[in-house]
Amino acid sequence: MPTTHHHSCTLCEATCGITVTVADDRVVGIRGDSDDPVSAGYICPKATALADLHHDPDRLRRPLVRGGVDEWFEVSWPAAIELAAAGLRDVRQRHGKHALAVYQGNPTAHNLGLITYGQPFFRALRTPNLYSATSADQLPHMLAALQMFGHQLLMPVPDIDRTDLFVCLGANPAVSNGSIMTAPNVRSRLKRVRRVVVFDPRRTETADLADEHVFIRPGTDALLLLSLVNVLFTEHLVCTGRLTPRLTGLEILRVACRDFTPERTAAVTGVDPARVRALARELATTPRAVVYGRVGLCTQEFGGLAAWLIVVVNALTGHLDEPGGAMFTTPAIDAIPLATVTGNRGSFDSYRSRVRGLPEFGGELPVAALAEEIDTPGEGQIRGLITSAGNPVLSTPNGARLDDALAGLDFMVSIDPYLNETTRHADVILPPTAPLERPHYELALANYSVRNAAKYSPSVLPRGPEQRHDWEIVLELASRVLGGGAAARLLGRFGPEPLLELGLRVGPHGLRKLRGGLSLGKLKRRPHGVDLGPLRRRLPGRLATPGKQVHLAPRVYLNDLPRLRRLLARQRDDALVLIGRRQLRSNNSWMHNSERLVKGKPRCTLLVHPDDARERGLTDGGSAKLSSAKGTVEVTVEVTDAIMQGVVSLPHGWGHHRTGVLLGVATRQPGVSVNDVTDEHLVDELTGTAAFSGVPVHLQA
Ligand SMILES: Nc1nc2c(c(=O)[nH]1)N[C@H]1C(S)=C(S)[C@@H](COP(=O)(O)OP(=O)(O)OC[C@H]3O[C@@H](n4cnc5c(=O)[nH]c(N)nc54)[C@H](O)[C@@H]3O)O[C@H]1N2
Ligand SMILES: Nc1nc2c(c(=O)[nH]1)N[C@H]1C(S)=C(S)[C@@H](COP(=O)(O)OP(=O)(O)OC[C@H]3O[C@@H](n4cnc5c(=O)[nH]c(N)nc54)[C@H](O)[C@@H]3O)O[C@H]1N2
Ligand code: SF4
Ligand SMILES: [Mo]
Repeated sequence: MPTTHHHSCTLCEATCGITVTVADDRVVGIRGDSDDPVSAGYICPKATALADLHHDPDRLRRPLVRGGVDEWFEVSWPAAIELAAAGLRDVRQRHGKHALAVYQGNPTAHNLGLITYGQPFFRALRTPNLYSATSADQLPHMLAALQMFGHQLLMPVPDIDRTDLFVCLGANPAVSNGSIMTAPNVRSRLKRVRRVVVFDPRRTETADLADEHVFIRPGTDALLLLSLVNVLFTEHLVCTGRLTPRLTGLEILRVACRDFTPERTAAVTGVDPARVRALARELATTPRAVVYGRVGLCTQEFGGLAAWLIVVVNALTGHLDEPGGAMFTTPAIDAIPLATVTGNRGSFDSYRSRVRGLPEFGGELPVAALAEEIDTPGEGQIRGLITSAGNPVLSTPNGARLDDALAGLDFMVSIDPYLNETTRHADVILPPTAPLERPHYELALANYSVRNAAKYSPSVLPRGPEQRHDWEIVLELASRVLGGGAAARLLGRFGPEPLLELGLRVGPHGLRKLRGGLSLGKLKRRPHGVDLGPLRRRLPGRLATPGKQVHLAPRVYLNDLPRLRRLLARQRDDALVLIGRRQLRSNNSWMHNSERLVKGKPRCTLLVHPDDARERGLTDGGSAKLSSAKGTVEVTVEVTDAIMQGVVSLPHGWGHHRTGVLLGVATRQPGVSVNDVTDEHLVDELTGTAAFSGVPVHLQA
């Protein structure tokens, strides 16, 4: 008899509700759950691939231990954990705590066990060498949250369902389904917005839905935004509304933006000054409007400034913490008050990386520094590494250098369900259960949802007798590396659930309402999830700054403006610049082993403007050499006027040709890795965030 189960798809931030049909321990169907309060039945094609992930014969179900080059043995869990722990202890004993590094990847964000147990373990290792995908992603938004609102997690979310003007920079939500904006079925949400304006070097799927698309030169958003600020001041359009008494730094801003008129920045951004002026007026006069920026805005040379200026523009036009503007959530489990009370608001630049001096953020170093910290000899060199839910060989700038560096480590452990481009370097691979084999609560992304909601899902399928959850793996490792076996045994009896219960009870929808409030039991009785209403005004209460103020002009940004001013004077050579793109049937680097997602025409193509193609004798479908200061890859060219002249685009996450991986489907359709061409030295100097956008490249037939 088939059974049906309710769960969430955890592949991207939308976390759509799914209904899974199971017969004889096989997933026979996955559809959208029409009763999910946020996704209301929507899913994208990736959700059905969760079945492929579940049944994938290549997915590891038992630990692997390296025998020799590309030689692996399946061993029991106790043996694998002991080997892993012994290797890690050995690195720490011989070379010190700093010699052990950790890299945490993107799926951590959706993984209850890794957030509740992985984070504390990795932090308890007390190494400065913590790395994650954050510094290849949203770090600039987190820095703005810390500097302006006093807590690194206080990132506002566009209230997309109630806005009349949605201005989108460096994001393609029609494909990504939203980021720091959990908004399933973003396409239909966007279609309901009266006016959508997109600034992007590519005419994207989102641009196709928009009322207006404007090409912008990669890496120049900060200039565009500062020009908007300039117009707001010079044309007396600033209107800060009810937050006015809470805002500091307005006069400093007025001075800081003085020389950045749209007429001056146009030559660099490529955006017509008249359009900038018109947009400033429109933002100021539309009661419900919001400016939103994401990955393309963050992962560029001026990502830090750009993310700051997004908040500034929203604040100056009265759209911060107002319906239809940039708002804060009221999540059922709210980490922010707790972290604030314990003094853990976040940190920036409290130490620097050894080799290049890149700044710390939130207790981590920028991942652009990871390879050099491994391959540069000397006091403080990294000798051992744990990777957890990450594939940095494909996902970090100059992944090829990291690939080589990993081969030189003394010891490496990977907590990962696949033998892939990164984990092939490990000495021990510890594979956790898959998403359908474990309970789920969306602890992190619920903080960034366009609608407040809470949902708990039990596991859909039983795990095999030999399988372990991520939290069990890290807990075991922790007790073997750091000691504390008794505590680990106690925690091991409970897992993450008591933490959920506690979080819900003390959260804004729990205790205060006493008996009517949320509890884990209540969520278990509501398998589709509980709707907690639209976003509501949260300021000043939610601010974590002393005195509950919003700082519009923090010094770190003002100090970075001279660098932006130099961009105005920079001579443009005729090199092309490279940007990335995401694709609906792709999920960063790790879902290419699903036949249904990769079938059809190869998608890892380089988009080239017709003029640029003609100049270089390139034809549609032909191949070309794409090279940068760091590497060369051979690409298939796709000629299209959807890309700005002077810019080329290659998706990331591909490049499954490396030997020694166990990815039967992915290796048949390998593509190339854009991060074999990106440059670990090209970073936003303020934050250390990788600059994937705007890499100078050459293209040859
Ligand atoms: N050029 C370029 N590079 C980019 C980007 C870009 O736009 N352009 N985007 C960047 C961004 S935004 C991100 S977030 C990063 C992503 O980069 P990463 O986080 O490094 O890599 P992913 O491709 O998400 O790989 C996830 C890994 O986790 C494993 N995994 C999946 N689920 C689980 C689980 O539940 N537990 C464990 N333990 N492991 C699991 C998978 O097998 C895979 O090895 O890439 C960044 N890199
Ligand atoms: N299908 C699918 N969905 C995903 C993912 C996936 O891999 N596949 N990954 C998930 C992850 S980890 C994340 S972080 C989110 C990211 O979510 P988004 O940020 O919405 O995703 P991208 O498609 O990378 O959008 C970045 C856009 O920035 C543009 N761009 C590049 N450089 C610049 C620039 O300098 N200025 C401006 N204005 N635009 C620029 C690019 O052309 C691109 O359209 O998506 C998530 N959702
Ligand atoms: S948009 Fe697609 S991949 Fe993302 S959560 Fe929804 S179904 Fe899953
Ligand atoms: Mo990401």
